Amino acid sequence: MSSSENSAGGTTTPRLVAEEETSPGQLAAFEERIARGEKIEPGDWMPALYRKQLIRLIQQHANSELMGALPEGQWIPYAPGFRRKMALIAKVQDEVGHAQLLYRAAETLGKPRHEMMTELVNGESKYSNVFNYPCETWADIAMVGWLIDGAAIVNQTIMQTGSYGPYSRALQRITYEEAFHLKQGYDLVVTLHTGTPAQRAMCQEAFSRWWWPLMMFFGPPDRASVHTDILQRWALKPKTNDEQRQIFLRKFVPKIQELGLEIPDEDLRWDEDSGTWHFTQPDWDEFKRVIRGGGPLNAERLALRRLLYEQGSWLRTALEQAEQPRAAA
Ligand code: FAQ
Repeated sequence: MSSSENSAGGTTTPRLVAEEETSPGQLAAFEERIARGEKIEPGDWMPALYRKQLIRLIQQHANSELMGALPEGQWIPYAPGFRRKMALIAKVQDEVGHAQLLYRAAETLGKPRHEMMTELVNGESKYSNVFNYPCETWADIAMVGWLIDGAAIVNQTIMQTGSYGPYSRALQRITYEEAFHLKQGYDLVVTLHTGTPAQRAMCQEAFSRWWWPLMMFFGPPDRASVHTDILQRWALKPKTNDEQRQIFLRKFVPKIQELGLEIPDEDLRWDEDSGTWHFTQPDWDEFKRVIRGGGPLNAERLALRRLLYEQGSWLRTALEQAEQPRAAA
């Protein structure tokens, strides 16, 4: 199967080839299982394209959790006070744990972890656009905790109803933990927003910067999405990018307005007729640049991840050697 780059900055989905079936009716039986709401498990027959799409999806998600630990991790030494520091350390540990769970889920599909890590540190596989923007102040950490975790929860609550068992179960666990991250993020936002005038201004400034990357978090508009059709056919992405974005807006705009934060989109309004939020589209050219490696911090973040990976090589070697059968004395 071949793939090529498309205008959304992604790769075109290869055509489903029926000759992958090893016995007649295998694809139909597989699709009937999905229609009945059954989960597909690692040893089950699955079309090669289902496997390929899942690896892409889970690998990018795992990469995002691992890369997402970096901006918050770098703020640990500067967290204001002991309790905030402890909460942030625990959150960063959770994010790395989420990456472990997800890489494990991807491994069940036959892709070794070292291959996924090599692709990540070489810039050959994607991770979420949002982790290529700077966290300039402590208020950025509040925004990541409240709004990025909030967006991730919206996405994962939907994706956990998907058809692949190991991914679905990993997401249930991850979403449970992220619900707590959201609470600590909200607490930070409220503390800053109700604090001194300087804290309030810092909070608004960070919010305004995060708004547009957040609007890109759920991927390109449906008309430009590459993979939605095939992912929906096999119940891997139960709601489209635009549907997910609307769910996020429905949930969060009232909370943002209640707090009194100013949303930097003059055209944002609730449209009674369509029952949706009308908003200004973010700069999709910027999105394409960022996910192709040209964002403000892609190079810096990947260099740090590469360094950490190299520094951990002695431990991987030690673990591999411990697993080798001991030579007869
Ligand atoms: N960033 O055809 P579609 C988190 C790419 S976890 C970068 O619409 P699809 C936790 C897409 O891969 C955050 N690239 O794609 C946390 C494709 O490129 P490709 C991550 C993006 O897959 C919180 C191309 O654009 N979550 O935050 C993005 O049908 C706080 C065309 O797009 C997941 O990964 C993007 N935002 O739908 C950690 C959840 N959007 O592969 C620390 C699982 C799209 O052809 C702190 N993934 N692209 O080269 C999904 O739900 C889906 O992949 C979507 C995109 C909805 C993100």
